[in-house]
Amino acid sequence: MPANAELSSADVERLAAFLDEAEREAREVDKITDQYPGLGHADAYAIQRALLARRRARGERLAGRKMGLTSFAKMRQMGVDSPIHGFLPDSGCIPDGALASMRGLIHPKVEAEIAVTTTRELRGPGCGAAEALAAIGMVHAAIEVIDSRYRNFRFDLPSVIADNTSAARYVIGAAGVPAAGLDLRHLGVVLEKNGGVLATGAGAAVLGHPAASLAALVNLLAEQDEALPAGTLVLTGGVTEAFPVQAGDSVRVTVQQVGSAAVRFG
Ligand code: OOG
Ligand code: MG
Repeated sequence: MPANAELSSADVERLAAFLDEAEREAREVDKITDQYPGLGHADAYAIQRALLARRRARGERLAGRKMGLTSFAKMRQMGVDSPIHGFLPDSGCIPDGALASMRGLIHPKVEAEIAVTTTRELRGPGCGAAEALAAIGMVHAAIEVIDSRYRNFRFDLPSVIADNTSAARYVIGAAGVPAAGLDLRHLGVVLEKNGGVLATGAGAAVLGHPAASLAALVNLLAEQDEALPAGTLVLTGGVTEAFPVQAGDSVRVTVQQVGSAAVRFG
């Protein structure tokens, strides 16, 4: 298949079903660019949208959006070089402090993230960080549990976009703080597992400023002619690299001046 070839809608549906079933059966599969080496980003996002449509047809709801690969630590870890976005289904939400079941997960990893909610609609292209920052209402500490459906957690950019950017579960810290008065760029972030520090970072790790990540999301959504509605929850992307977890692990993310989010795996 030539580069940037457009997939037929039947192929988009078939690949979405392939990834959806892998997720539901917690089974790792070959990355889809093994079947379609020329898969372009537009086709990959079409598959991701078809995945969302399948989940909605089952009664799941869109609970928010996420950015991924927004920090150099993450780009280096995964060997890819540009930010991507995905969706957060309500079924992935784990209450702060609750137990997350390992059932349904393949090879989960945790990420320390800064989550924000928006107070007004944002629409690209051309959304800048200052405009995005002005639209941030609350800020929360967050944990994203990513779980690639691909064998050995290895993929390329089109494959991971189609796989909804490895989205699996997420924990939003119960206490949030209004963005006004916070310096998001300089907030310290600490990721702990079983009481020991795994990694530390700052808001600036996320594309220089978490608001820049929000703006990038808005501009990427504009490519598919979508706006980001007021009241959207957004995970701005892992501050540090991601770390594997297993049953019995407890994870906590603390964001300076904001609060923490915690989860146990069982
Ligand atoms: C892709 C998703 C990355 C983040 O915060 O950078 C991501 C992956 O690494 O599997 O969610
Ligand atoms: Mg993430």
